[in-house]
Amino acid sequence: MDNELSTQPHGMEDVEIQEWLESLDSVLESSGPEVAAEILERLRAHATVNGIDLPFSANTPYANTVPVRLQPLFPGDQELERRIKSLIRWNALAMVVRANRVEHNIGGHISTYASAATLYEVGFNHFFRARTEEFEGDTVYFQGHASPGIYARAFLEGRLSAQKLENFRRELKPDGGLSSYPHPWLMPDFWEFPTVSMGLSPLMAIYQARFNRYLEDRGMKPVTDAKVWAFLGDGETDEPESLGAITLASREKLDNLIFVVNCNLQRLDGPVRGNGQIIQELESAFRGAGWNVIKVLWGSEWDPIFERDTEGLLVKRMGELVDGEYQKLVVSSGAYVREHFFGSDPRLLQLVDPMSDESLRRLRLGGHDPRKVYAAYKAAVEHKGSPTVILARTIKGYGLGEAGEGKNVTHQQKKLNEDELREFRSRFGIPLNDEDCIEVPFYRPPEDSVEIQYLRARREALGGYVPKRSIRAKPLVADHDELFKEFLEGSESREVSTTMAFVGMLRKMLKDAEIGKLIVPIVPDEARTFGMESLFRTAGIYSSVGQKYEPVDVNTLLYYKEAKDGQILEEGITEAGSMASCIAAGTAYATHGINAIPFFIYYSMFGFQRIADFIWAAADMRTRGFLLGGTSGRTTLSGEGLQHQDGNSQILALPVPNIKAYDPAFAYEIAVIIQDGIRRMYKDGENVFYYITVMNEPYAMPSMPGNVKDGILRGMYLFRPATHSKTKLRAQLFGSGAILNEALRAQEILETKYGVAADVWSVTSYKELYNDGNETERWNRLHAGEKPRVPYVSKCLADAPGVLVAASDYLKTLPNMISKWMPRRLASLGTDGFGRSEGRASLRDFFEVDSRFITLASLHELFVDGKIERSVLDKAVKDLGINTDKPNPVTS
Ligand SMILES: Cc1ncc(C[n+]2csc(CCOP(=O)(O)OP(=O)(O)O)c2C)c(N)n1
Ligand SMILES: [Mg+2]
Repeated sequence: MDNELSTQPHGMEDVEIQEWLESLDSVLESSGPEVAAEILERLRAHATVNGIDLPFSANTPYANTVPVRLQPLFPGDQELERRIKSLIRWNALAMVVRANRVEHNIGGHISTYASAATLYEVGFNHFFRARTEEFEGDTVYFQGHASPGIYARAFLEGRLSAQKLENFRRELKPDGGLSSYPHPWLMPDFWEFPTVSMGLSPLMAIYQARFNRYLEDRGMKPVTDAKVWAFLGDGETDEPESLGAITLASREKLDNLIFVVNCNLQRLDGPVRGNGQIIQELESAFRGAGWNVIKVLWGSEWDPIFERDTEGLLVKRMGELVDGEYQKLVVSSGAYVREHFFGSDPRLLQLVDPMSDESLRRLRLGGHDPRKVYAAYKAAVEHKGSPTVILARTIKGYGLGEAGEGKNVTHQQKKLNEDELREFRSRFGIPLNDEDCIEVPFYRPPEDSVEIQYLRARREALGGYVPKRSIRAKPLVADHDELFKEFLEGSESREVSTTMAFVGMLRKMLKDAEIGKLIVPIVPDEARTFGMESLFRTAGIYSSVGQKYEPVDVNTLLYYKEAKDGQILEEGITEAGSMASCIAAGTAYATHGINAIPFFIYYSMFGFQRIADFIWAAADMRTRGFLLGGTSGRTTLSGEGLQHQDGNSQILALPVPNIKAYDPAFAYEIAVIIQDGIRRMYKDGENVFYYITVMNEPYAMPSMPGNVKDGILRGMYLFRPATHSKTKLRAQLFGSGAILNEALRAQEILETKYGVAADVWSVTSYKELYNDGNETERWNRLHAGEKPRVPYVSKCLADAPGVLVAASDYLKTLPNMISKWMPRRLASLGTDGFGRSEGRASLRDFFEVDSRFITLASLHELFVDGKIERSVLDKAVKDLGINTDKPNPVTS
């Protein structure tokens, strides 16, 4: 830290240092600060070359970054804005207190907004521009726990009724309520971005800002000065996602991005850095990463003290305190501040000698002073060439007094006693008498009051209300039958994997007249794995600076082509970042009125397993588009072993309500799913998105056997019926993904070797079948008097004879989920357990999902049913070469 300005360098004469300073001063005077800076930079380089170990610090002193002399005039009516803010404070508090009076423990947060009110109000009154017909608008990520304040403002704006506020956290009330936090799923006309899972919104905001540039560079939207604002907590910055992508933002020179970190020095349990300084820590991280850092630490009341301090003692002292001490100071009396803060040096005491204890207590922090906040925001929006982070010092629970201001318990504070309510009322000048105020009523001044008129006028000047979510993209019109037609034909004898088939479709989609431009291929450094490198040249890899070098493979057909209008987002090794791009693209229909269609393809094991919370947020945001889990299937991906082989993701997709999860086996299935997906999402405007696993095992792709589109989409269809259906021994085999081929091989073995006639079903989506079965059951339960409905699975299998055996490359629980709607017992084969580095055949033997095990399971079921003799079973075990003592893959 920079507190050692006055320390005398070892062994150096005063006069010598004076000479150096004087010559710098003279350069400053004669040639200006740029030349002086250049000289210092050259000196630094010279010193390093000569072995001088210069200490590195990315910190500036513990002071405001915008000096008083550069502070702009505050353009608003400060007193009026304070009154409006006070009303919002009151209503935000009232929402939480009232909600918890009605239902104990319903929760809610007072202290987060209390600390951030000025940060938001300056934004609302002077900076956040709404989305209009003419202008795309600024994008604001609100800190999730500050939601009561955002609702309270919308109440004053006349956008939310008192009834809605009354039902905060009681969304199921007949007249509706308000969701606890920002959730577009629950309040689709209001919230745009879910922010409450900490760390997601900073990362999403970075990729949103980058995606905005991508759209501009590709000529899909006009170049504007729209900003992305992300408000976060200081505690939130501990989440790795919060800071994990900050170098992308500076590398991409995202000066359309502004982070505002509400540095109240506290998180839920206590101080963020009791023994350190979170602000200085964040400053050095962001500055080190190339961001423009603006610190807003001290309010205007401090300015005259700083001015009196010609020796820099105050800044030095401020840099000495750890946050735990600061937290104590803000809740202490003026006398305590005098003794413990200024009392460390008689010269400091002298500085505040003319001031009363009361005025010392009232020294405001920067984040509570609109003038300082305005200055910082203005500097941020005007800054060019890099993203900006504003580190604003505030007090958690500001204004709550004894009820929690600056206290460690404040985050959870939801109740105030009568005295505390009265005090809060008086402090913020709410026009309620002693009696009324303890009822904590919502208070909105009359429509023609100066407060409401001012607030409305400010928003009008900024284009309308924020936050507000609306869908501005027009639905697509084409049916795309032509586009997908060729994929319904088979590949003849040519062996391709479903991944290759998908890439073929992507290539064709990119050329389509309607959707070609809208496609956004996203890949985290895995394009070659998926055979997508051919797209590098044709579609180009997006780079905001084009390609400054001649690629090493320029002479090859498929060279690595980066271009300013490149279409592919090659994100590097970041599934989280890629998902954030996917979210930005998949919500562009709302944020930009553009039907961008993301296809995010990644190593399937690093999807749901690694970034499930982002996928959850995507679902909440009504993201559209396709996630493709590449190289999936525990036994289909050979060689890679335990970490890569995915037998999980189809299970992990289950909890996300609006994601459709498919495990297709053939190219035509994928074509049907994607074509229908585009229709549902971009023509019919359904709020679903898709997860499709694609595999890397090559085999001949059959053509679509008749019109099975409906079955593909609903989750299962009969792919290949048995040839001798009159046979006594019957079986129904269910296969998905590449494992369908094992079921087809088992069908042959069963028929030729054991006289069992088996039908083979392709199960494209257990999740669809599961949802359908549950919904049918539910409907029947709620409509007992009516003709019962029949689950799709039951309908399919109504006349299907014989034993039932399912096999997939995922956990056994997947088929088991739907077994209750089957006519008989189901034997399930799956890949529970850790993967192994091995070849495909050995893996399928190890996990017991190959054609031999499907055959054995079928025969065993027939044996249990008394349809075949034990001797047939024993012989089969031998003939199939099955080791009955083999280890259990689940436990080995
Ligand atoms: C990923 C995640 N983990 C934990 C929580 C629970 N949580 C909610 S608020 C909070 C503390 C927030 O502190 P800070 O970020 O400093 O925000 P402040 O309220 O102080 O502005 C925690 C731990 C969460 N919402 N998300
Ligand atoms: Mg905090």
